[in-house]
Amino acid sequence: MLNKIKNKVMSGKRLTEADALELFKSDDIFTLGTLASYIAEKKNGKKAYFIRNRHINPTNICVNRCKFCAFSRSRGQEGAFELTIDEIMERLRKGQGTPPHPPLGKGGRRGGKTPYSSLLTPHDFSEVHIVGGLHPEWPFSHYLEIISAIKKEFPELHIKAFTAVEIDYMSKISSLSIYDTLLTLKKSGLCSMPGGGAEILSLDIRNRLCPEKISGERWLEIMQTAHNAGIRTNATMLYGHIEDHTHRVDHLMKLRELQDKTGGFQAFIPLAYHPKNTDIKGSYTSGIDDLKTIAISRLVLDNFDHIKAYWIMLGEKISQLALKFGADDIDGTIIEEKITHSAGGLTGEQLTAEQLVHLIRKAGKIPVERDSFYRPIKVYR
Ligand code: V47
Ligand code: SF4
Repeated sequence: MLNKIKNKVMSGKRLTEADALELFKSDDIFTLGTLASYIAEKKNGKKAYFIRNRHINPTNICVNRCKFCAFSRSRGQEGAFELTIDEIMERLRKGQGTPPHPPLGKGGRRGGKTPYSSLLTPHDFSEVHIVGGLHPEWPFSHYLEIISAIKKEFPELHIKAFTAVEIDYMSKISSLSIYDTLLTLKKSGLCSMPGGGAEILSLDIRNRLCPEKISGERWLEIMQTAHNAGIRTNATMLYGHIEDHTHRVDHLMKLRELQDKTGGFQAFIPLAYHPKNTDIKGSYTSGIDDLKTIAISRLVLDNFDHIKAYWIMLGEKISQLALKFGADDIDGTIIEEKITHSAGGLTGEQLTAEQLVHLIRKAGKIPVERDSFYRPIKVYR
């Protein structure tokens, strides 16, 4: 049944919207996996990437309150938090969080009785990933101070920060254009941007999911401006809630079109919806849907170099399987994660580099520790 599409993939032809829909309708996940793996290997060989990174959420106070988001709070609401710059720096200096497994013993890199948290220093990660709510009172200068403080103390650390939604908000509160907002952040030390806030780009679903959020068109415009300003970004898609396959395909087509223009996206990350404590409720995604979505993304986004299977949302085992379904990246050590865990995340909050290497190796791939631009730091042969 998938023969026509298979021939197209094998001969390097671009898939159409109709092809992508047919792939979503198909139950033949083995053919999907084989085709997606073929493309992934053409692009990245047997390599599968991970990064030593650390997430920081400066605040969960947010004026948007998207219906799928269990992380955000209103000001004064129970569970609302805002980190001071000192608290952010403290996290970067020491690391936080509980280890998923005891520290490695003799012969391992981390051993003895030293508490795990005191061993996590910025030298243990090369990238900090910063995403937060739209705080009703923080001025633009506060975001700049966060970035500058990190850059000053840890000049080597790559700062991947702020979604297009946060950039739009900063541009409003600073009365600067999007371009100037981005350039000002870049001058303070911003190196690249995460792919969040894309959700589902089409209007009808977006209006039901997150009516206060910037439109899909605006999200794309901000990403285009970031790419023009020399800032590389990722792209995401939140799937498994109220959307159907046509919305997912429309989303992928829009990303592919922008990537044709700018080439500024590094990785695409399908984000599996988590339903707990959200306003729209619903259920967790299935493993089959997760794998199909990864594979179809790999096949449709022919101009993206990397497809990331975000282990925090997919779980360790499905993200490992995803490496056989077109993904070539599983994200990183993370250390502290709040967005998924507020919505019923089922994984731990961190994995060690050793655990990530093991996971990749058992999928028959070559683990490559990367930097934020996918340059290899260490290849684990
Ligand atoms: O934009 C919010 C999503 C995103 C839920 O670029 C939810 O490398 C599932 O963008 N269930 C933020 N997802 C996270 C993000 C990200 C994560 C990891 C790596 C990168 C990258 C980017 O989290 C939000 C939203 O789409 N989200 N609530 C939920 N209930
Ligand atoms: Fe705010 Fe982002 Fe959560 Fe929406 S997804 S409520 S913008 S933190």
